[in-house]
Amino acid sequence: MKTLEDVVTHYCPGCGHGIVHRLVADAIDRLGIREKTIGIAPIGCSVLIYNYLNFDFQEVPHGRAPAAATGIKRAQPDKVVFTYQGDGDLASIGTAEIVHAANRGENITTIFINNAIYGMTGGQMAPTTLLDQKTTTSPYGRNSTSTGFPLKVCELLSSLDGVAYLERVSVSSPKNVVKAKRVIKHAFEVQLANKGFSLVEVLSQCPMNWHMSPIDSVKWVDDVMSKTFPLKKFKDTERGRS
Ligand SMILES: Cc1ncc(C[n+]2csc(CCOP(=O)(O)OP(=O)(O)O)c2C)c(N)n1
Ligand code: SF4
Repeated sequence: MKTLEDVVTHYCPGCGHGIVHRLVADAIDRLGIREKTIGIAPIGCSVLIYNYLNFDFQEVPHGRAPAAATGIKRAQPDKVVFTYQGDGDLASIGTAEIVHAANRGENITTIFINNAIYGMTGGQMAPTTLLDQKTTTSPYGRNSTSTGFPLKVCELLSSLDGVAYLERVSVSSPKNVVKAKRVIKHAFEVQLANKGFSLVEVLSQCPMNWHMSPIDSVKWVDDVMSKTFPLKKFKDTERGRS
């Protein structure tokens, strides 16, 4: 692989981030777009993604990735521009940025890693934390009365006309990884076809902060997490941008 660097990552054993990095690298290699791709790195555990993928990156802290991607893509429309964001980054700190970039139909792609928790900072509750899920800030389980309900990003964005492609996948089994690979490549194809905003949500395991073994964590994605966040295609429009 040209795009994936041959280095050891800092991720915990069983973490989904490394798998998704590989799928992004594979899509970029297959599409032959490495020389014209610009990634936007987030906060969170994937903050060092630029050490693992071999193309240009811009580091954009604290949820502002879609706004920065907008500027880069508008200045250089011939480039392929994508953001890679966790749920704390995208669905909490940067909620406004993702909603408005999607609504404007920016011709960018977002790879959204939903692990239902703040990974990097020690396992606090995220907007995507499931009801009754225990975290360091919800030790008795998430309670909807005080902290609301899990935020469903694909469902939320699916009403926006600027969105061209939205799909939720997981990396919990070889079969799901193969599907996720196809979906991530398709999201880049949507951008290459100038159709507008595309987002792939990936349900991704965080064994470290879920306090589970890697095997139990993939089972939890399948048996529990995907009940709240069903795997499905939400939108795939044929319409180009006008
Ligand atoms: C405005 C702001 N609030 C909180 C933080 C602290 N912070 C840095 S990384 C992070 C967690 C990010 O979690 P997520 O985006 O879900 O990524 P993960 O580590 O799970 O991959 C937080 C809360 C911050 N840097 N800025
Ligand atoms: S804390 Fe969770 S998301 Fe972060 S590297 Fe470890 S397993 Fe992955």
